[in-house]
Amino acid sequence: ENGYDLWLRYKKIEDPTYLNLYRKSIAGIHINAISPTLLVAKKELEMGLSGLLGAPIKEVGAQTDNALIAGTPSSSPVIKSFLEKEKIKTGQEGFAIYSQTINNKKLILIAAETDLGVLYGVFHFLKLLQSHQSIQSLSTISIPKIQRRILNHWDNLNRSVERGYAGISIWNWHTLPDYIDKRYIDYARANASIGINGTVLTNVNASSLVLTDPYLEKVKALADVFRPYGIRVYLTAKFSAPVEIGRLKTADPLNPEVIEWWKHLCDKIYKMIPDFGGFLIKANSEGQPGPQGYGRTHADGANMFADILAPHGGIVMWRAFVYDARVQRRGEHFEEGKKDVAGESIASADRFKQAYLEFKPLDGKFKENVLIQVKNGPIDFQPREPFSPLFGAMPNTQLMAEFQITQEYLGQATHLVYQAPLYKECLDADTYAYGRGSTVAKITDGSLKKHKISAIAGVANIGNDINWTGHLFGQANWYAFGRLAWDHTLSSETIAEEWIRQTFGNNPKVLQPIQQIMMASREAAVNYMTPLGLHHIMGTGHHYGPAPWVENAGRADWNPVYYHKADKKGLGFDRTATGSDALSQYAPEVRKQWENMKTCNIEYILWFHHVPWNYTLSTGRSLWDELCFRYYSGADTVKWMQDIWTTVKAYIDEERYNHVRQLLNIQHKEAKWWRNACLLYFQTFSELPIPSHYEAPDKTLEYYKSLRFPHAPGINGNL
Ligand code: BDP
Repeated sequence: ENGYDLWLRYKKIEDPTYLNLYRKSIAGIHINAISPTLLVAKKELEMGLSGLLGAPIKEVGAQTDNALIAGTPSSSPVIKSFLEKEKIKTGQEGFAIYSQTINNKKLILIAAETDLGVLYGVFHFLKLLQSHQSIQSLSTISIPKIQRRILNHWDNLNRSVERGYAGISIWNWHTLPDYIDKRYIDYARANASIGINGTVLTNVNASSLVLTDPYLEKVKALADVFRPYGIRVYLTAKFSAPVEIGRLKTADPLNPEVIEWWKHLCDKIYKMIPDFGGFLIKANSEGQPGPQGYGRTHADGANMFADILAPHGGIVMWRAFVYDARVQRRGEHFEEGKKDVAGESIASADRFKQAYLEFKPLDGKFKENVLIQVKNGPIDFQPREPFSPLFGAMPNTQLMAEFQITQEYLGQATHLVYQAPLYKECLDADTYAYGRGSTVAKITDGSLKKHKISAIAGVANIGNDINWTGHLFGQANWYAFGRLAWDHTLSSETIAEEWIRQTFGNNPKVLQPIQQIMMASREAAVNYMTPLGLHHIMGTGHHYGPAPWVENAGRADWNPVYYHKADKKGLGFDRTATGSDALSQYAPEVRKQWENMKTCNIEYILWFHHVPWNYTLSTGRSLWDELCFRYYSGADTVKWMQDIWTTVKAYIDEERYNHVRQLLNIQHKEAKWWRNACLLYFQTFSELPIPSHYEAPDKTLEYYKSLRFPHAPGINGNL
């Protein structure tokens, strides 16, 4: 097995008890496929059941004993009367799966008010079989908590993928629109199976070219493929497109010609793609053009698009990942008395604070169909970040959380890091913004502030590698994102279990060890890369491997030394009132806990404090000893993961076993590299010994500093 089939393998059920039970309970299927979506639902059910039950599944009449009936009130009278009788409401996308006895016939019903709900129900039902669940007395209703569940592809038109580690882009722009790769369909199936209903096809560092006619034809071809699966297409809009491809002199969002240009473009798009989702926009960030270039605000820019998209039902996802406007000039970041461009004292400048400073004043100024897309943490998808303070700061604005599925900072495609615990940590975090229980999840799903539109985004880890994600376990992160977008109350363990059962089978000798590996993996990565709240200490540009020593990057806040602030006294960034005071951006309850070194969670301590080397932490160890302990235990956990992995050898296929085994070897090597390089470097400040019971680093700091990676993957345009 090469992993191409993802979690939709549909292999014949090996356990004879389950196989017989399922065969007896499903005599055949009955779906009146009156729409493209019901047709793909039927096909999936046929393919799934035929595979799982080991024989072609029959089509039967709705009055057959043990029939499986799937449909909507308009496609099936049985479903219609069932939903009416039980007064079940499934909404736009939900479904109900029930065992029923009607006219003395035992039936399984997959019922929904919409065709898409039926498709989601079909995938859910197949999962029950794939994971050996009982289908005897079913009564499940499932409705997504977030409306727009979206993948963001950072894919360029030349097929390179920014921060992509799984080959090149699956979008073959060259052969589109005429050639429909089977991958596009399998991509849609996979996403629909986990409830993802939107995809932004292009990189946030956008090219205007995608908005030209030939490319829109290609986009339309993809939208046509995805439509039956309930997946809407979105694009990134480059703010300067009116100048670049429209030959206008300006892209000022208040200029009538500019507005007219975008309006004309959108009319055209909606003629071709009536369910086009809208635009994702990165503006005035990392060199991208934006409204500030014309003296306008983010709200002016976003609202221009919003007004144009509103009549079509489209939305604007405007990113809050900004840190340009108040940039401190290099070397000036902590000099007393200086002011930065926005007039903020340099001493208090901190990249952590910038998104909040730019966006909070605009709260309430955005149109209803604008969502501000906020990265989970304040800096940039680090192995561990506290939640972004923006989540609690904009009550009158629809916010959506953005997670990174691709492992830019988590070992890229060579490390096994299961990210559900990372996503959950943010989603479950309490902002206290509107009283206790104001979690990021409730802000994102819109339930707390009763916003009309809700959305969530994950930066995809998908490429054209045979197994889609480079590392087979990258698939689990794609899966987990989709499942949490559907229902953020699911636990990481549950999601891991679902994925393992579908991906590797139901043998407890496989399930338990793999689940243990997955559940330990994220904390291990934090420990061997950035323990105790260290952040942004990776190599410049490619972000591969450790480089805490870097101090010569083009901007102060691109340098690791800016973030860890190691000196003879200690380590960490003081973000309390005596430092940058970023903590003041949080609600008092959060701030109070984190501003005190004693009560601050040890996981975040170096995010908020400059901690003396000999300071005793809550574990009873000094900072230096704890740092050594975490770095070593992180690398040791990978060793343990390797050992556990060997125990599944007898129970899974050789191909996937060896794939993961080899990658775990690389991960262990790299974990030790991170550990050794970081400890040797920080030791030059602490001047304390690495406790002698640990294996001493086998290379010098100079050696680690001398490593170069000119061809590391994932940098914009380097493929
Ligand atoms: C950073 C990436 C960069 C992205 C940027 C973004 O290094 O490639 O363009 O985020 O999110 O993590 O816009």
